[in-house]
Amino acid sequence: MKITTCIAIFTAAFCASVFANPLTIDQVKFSNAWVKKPMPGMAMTAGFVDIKNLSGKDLKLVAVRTSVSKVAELHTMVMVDKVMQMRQIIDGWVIAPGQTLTLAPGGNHAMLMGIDADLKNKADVELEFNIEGIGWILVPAAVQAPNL
Ligand SMILES: [Cu+2]
Repeated sequence: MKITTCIAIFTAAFCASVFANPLTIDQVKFSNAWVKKPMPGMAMTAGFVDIKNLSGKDLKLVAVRTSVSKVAELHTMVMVDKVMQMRQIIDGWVIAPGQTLTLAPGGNHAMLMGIDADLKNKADVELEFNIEGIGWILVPAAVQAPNL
């Protein structure tokens, strides 16, 4: 128990110190970030990205946030009685060294709820992803209609 507490404190301190240092993005590559242009009248939409682990150890995506929605959650899709449902991912996703975590339509996604009314008029926004032990990383994302 004592060891766990120490690690928790260390991680928090580490996160805080790295927060102001965007160079830590060297351990992770973010690509293809985009946010689905919200349908008229909709209060929610989703964000997508590919996250590649460039480090030599497991990384864990633990949270997402953005200034353009009140709530942002990590979601996945599961099949329940032949119906696709969304589930919030509480514990995050582990990304093994060299592996890419894909957030894409129909699968894992960043759920954005309580979105700003003017999001549909924006060309791009910023998503922030929290990698455990690294902290928040700001990722520019294009706002675009999905390819149907
Ligand atoms: Cu969702």
